[in-house]
Amino acid sequence: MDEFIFWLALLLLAAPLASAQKVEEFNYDEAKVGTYTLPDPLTSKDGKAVKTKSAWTSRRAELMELFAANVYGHTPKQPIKLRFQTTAVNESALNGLAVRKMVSIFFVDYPQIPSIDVALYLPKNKKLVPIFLGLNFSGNHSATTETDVPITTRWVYNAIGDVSVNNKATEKSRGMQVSSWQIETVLKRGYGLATVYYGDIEPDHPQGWQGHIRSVLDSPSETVPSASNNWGAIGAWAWGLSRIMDYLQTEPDIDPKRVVLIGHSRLGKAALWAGAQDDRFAAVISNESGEGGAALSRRWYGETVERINTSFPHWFNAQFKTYNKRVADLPIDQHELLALIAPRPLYVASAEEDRWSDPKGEFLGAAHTEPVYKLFGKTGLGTDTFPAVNQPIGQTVRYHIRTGKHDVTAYDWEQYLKFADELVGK
Ligand code: GTR
Repeated sequence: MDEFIFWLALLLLAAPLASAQKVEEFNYDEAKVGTYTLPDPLTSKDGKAVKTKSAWTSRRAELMELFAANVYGHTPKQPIKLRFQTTAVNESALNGLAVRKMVSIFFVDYPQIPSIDVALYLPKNKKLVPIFLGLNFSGNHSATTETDVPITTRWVYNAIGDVSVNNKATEKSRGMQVSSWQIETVLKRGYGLATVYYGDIEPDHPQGWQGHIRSVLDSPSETVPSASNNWGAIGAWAWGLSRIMDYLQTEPDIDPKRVVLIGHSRLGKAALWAGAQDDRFAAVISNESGEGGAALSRRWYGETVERINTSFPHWFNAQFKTYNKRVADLPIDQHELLALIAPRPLYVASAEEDRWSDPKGEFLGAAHTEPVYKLFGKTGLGTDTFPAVNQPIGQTVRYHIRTGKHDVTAYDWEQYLKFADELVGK
């Protein structure tokens, strides 16, 4: 995608919020990170050591509740009636490489809630394929240059330049994220790919919940009142990923046991929370998910809990904001979110120039899942040593830090495809 335009737009959006605060310092000096004590994923709240898989089942439920209560909010559990409608099929998409289906997911009991529109690419003449699923930032049309993919009509960020005007995407944004999706490469390797514009589920601004799913589904047990209900936008995006999974399970040419979830940045946070809650996802990839994603909250480096809650007040629940100035009091840290993916394969990736996401904190998040993978007889990362750039490491849990900036690149996809080949199966 044109990262520059996107970032400028975000900067403009976040600037007034940030300047309303007292000037906050952001640390990029490893020597100043300080010391911290991480909660142990294998010690339950009552202090008992978790030594067996069955003890982990209870501890896992405890952790899930702690993340819901303190970070993302509770995801409503009530079943929701969905209707899947195929709106277009191209039997010869991507110059004959793929079948492309456009499918809309409607909410039968809530006709006022907009549909979630899936762009699904499947390799031609293949049965029961594994598939990658990921939300995109700018509309399905931004992931491809194909002119028969409609430009999203939903709310989008106003960007610098004319890729969007008055919060509507323009034709100029077609294909602007092609390099982040690598659809042809993925298809040629025998995988399908499904992508959805995240704004279909909830537009990314503080009032975005209005008219979307958070305005109609209630949160069951949160006590903190808030106009937008208690789960945040990340919770809504994660919920949406599970609804897309509901649909993917009905597609006869997709192997529902081999759906790999991928997410970048804020959508990496959503992918991790979705993967933690929904074990139908066979594996999860967090690309530079940073604060509130794979990076340890207790490390003072790059983005902070206070900053993320100030710039993006709608992402997390109200309780998370109470930790702005006391991260050490959080009853969890993000390595425990990653551990909720175990024993499934997990990939955490960073970029050298993306210091805002705290690459080392992302690596440590992944490294500290090790005892949980061990409980399942698996090796996770298998090392505590931070690797050199462009040197992927690990086994069931993998990690790399590549050269370059905050983005998803061909290099990243190459590692994810290898990971999927080895751990999910072609
Ligand atoms: C930033 C935010 C990060 C990350 C990023 C993105 O502004 O501070 O946590 O989510 O946006 O989504 O690209």
